Order: sequence, then C-alpha cells, then structure tokens
Amino acid sequence: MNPFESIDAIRYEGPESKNPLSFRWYNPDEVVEGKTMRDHFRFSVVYWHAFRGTGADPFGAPTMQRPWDDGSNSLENAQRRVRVAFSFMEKLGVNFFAFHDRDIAPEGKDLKESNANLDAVVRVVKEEQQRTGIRLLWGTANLFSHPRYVHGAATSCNASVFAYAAAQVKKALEVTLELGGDGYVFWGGREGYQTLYNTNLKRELDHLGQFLHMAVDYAKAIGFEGQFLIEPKPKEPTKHQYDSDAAACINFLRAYDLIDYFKLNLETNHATLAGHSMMHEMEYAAAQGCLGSVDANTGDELLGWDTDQFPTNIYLTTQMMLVLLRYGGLAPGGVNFDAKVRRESFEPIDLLHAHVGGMDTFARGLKIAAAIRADGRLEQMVKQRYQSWDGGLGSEIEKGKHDFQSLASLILERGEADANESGRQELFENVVNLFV
Ligand code: XLS
Ligand code: NI
Ligand code: NI
Repeated sequence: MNPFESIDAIRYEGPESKNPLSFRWYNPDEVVEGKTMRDHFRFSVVYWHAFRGTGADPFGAPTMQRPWDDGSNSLENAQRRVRVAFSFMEKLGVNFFAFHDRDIAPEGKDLKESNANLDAVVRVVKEEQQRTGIRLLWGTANLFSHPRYVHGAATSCNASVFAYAAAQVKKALEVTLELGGDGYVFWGGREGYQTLYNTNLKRELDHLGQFLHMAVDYAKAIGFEGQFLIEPKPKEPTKHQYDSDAAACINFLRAYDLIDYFKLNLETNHATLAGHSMMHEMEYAAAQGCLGSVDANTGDELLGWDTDQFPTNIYLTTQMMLVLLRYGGLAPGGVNFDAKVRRESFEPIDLLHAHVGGMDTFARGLKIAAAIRADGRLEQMVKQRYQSWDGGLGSEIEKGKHDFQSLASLILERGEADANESGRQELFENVVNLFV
C-alpha cells in the first residue's frame, strides 16, 4: 500500500551516476560559500500537489495511481495519507513540507467539524514530524476552493464570508504554531475581481488590510513568531488578483502599515504570468528587504497559465541562486516545490523523479552561481559600469550635496554630459555561459 517503503533512501552519487533515483548534484552536507546545501535550500514538498493532486483537468478524469488513497473523504484515509507522505519525504531526503488546512484534513459539515477533523489529522502529522525530524516550512488556509469563497474571502462582498475566513485562518494559525511552522503564507486565492463594473476595489483592499492586521494581532496573542508571507500572483483564478506582483504587494503592505510583519513568497510561474522573470521578482523583493521564501516551479512559455511544472532549467536556478547568494539566503524561508507531475506521469515513482530532478537543478544552479561569484569578473564588470558614482560628482550626488539648482549650473557650464560607455550585454551573457 505504501510504494515508497521498499525504495532505498535517495543518496548523492555524483554526476557520473546512472541511477535515476540518486542525486548527481544535491549533496546535502557539501559546503558552498560557508553553508551546507541542506541549509542553502531548505527544500520543501507541498502536500497539495504531491498528495492531493489527482491529475484531473478541465477535459478529463483523474489519472494518478495512489494505491494508499481510497479516494474517500474519511479521516482514516487522511491519516493514512499523512504516513505515506512522510515516508515519501524521508526517502527523498527533504527537511520541510507545506500544506493548506483542507489538504491534510477533510472539510466537515460545519466549521466545528472541520476543526475537529483538522485536529485529528494534525495529531498524526505531529507524530510523523517527531519520528522523521521533518519540519513545517509554512502553513496556510485554503480560502478559495469552497463555493462560499466564490467572491473572495477577505475581499468578499459578503461580510459573513470575511468572518468565516477569519475563523478559518485563526485555526490554521493555531495549527501552524502547534506544528512548529517557520512561516505562514497568504496567497490571495480569489482576492481579486473578474470585472470592475461590479467591484468596489477600494473597499475590498481596505478589508484585506484589516484582515491581515487581525492575523498579525492574533499571531501575537498566541505567540506565533513565524514569518508572515504574501504570495504574489497576477491572475488565476480571478482575472486580476490584487497581489499581482512583488511591487504591487510591497506597495500594499506599505500603504496598509503591514510592511514590518510580512515578506514575500515568490513563485516562478507567477512571476512569468505577471510578465516578469523570477530573477526580477527576487531582485526587486530583496532590494526592498522583502525576500522571504520561494515556491519553486516553472511555467511553459507556450502556455499562458499556471502549469506548475518542476524546475529543470539550469539558467533559471543559476539566476535565482545568484540573487540569493548576493542577499544572504532565504532562511527562515525555503525552496518549496509548488509543482505537480504531469497528468501523464501517473505512477508514484514519478513523484520521486520530479523532486530529485528539481533538487539537482537547484544544486547545479547553486554551484554555478558560486563559481561565477568566486571568479569575480561579473561583479567587477557591474562595478565598473557604475564607476561614475564612486567618486567626484556621482558620490557628491549620492551624499545629498546637490540639488536641481547646483546640477543645472554645473551642466550649463559643461554644456553636455560625459560620453556613455557600452552596456556590453553580450559580453555579460558570455561570461555567465562560461560557467553553465
Ligand atoms: C497557487 C498558489 C498556491 C499557494 C498556496 O497558484 O501557488 O498553491 O502557494 O496557497
Ligand atoms: Ni504557490
Ligand atoms: Ni501557483
């Protein structure tokens, strides 16, 4: 019933290994830039895709073979699933997982029953955490699947839905605290709109701000000290999600006085949907002191939706690791595989191949990024590009010694700015390629 039981734990065997169930690059104890790979990544498995994904799509029925899962909504099934999930994570060698309240336990006939179901499954999760040492990266509440959330949760036009969502997040925070979670994520499931004709945008944003303040207050009240995170996404399920990208989220957090309590959980496929690269989203968030955690996946350039594929592109992970190394890493965040196997990859072993590949792709990205940094050429070239700011006029401006008056007289006197130098984009790209 548990197909992972008979499989050997996945081990690092090096790049020459022919064993598909081995790591060629992810070597948890290997130290890169003063930190083990284990601590750089803090890899995490998501419960929803890995253990609740059915393979159903808008055109067809579920395909996943999950012999431990009887497909029912019973508590026993939910508890058995937890045991299998932990045995999977143990064999894979990840140190963290993440879940929504409704992934791990079935929704009951009312909130009281749902909370009791959650408690019954959390007991098993706790036992498994103790048995394996696997920790909770972050918890969250599913505020988007149930029909009550059709118009959103904190931004619903229906005040009692706001209240229900508050009650659900209250419980999810308690459970996250109980399981020792390092963080708590707010992804704005249906917090957005389909048409502005029927939407009071200002009122909805005010409600969202109020809701998040209630969460901050409740966390303080119960002593939850984990990191709060907002996960940007521009569209899907609504046409326009309020938390559309890093910049929009940071603006919202500042406007509603929440910036001290939140960081961002950035997801690669969401960045693509927003018309950004993941490197842009990470760089922007980090520059604002808001880089919290990463939902690691990738989209498909030919498809315009959240395909949530496992990352296999070494350029992508190299770029991500360049940003992370420069800004000093992710903890208490992690690299959380918010990714699902394709509908056609329906055997349990595909889950292992997918995660092993994702972890190795990140490990290669880390080693390449560290090599680029050790070489120093790229950094030197960037420094060179900004040299006009390192002395003379540039440093005077940076130090605040000038205003429009003084700059205007200076340029009137000189007549023209200094000549520009080439941006050398192709050379920068060639230097990166020396290491990939
Ligand atoms: C959906 C989001 C979701 C969050 C958690 O697109 O990625 O899975 O990570 O609610
Ligand atoms: Ni996500
Ligand atoms: Ni997503």
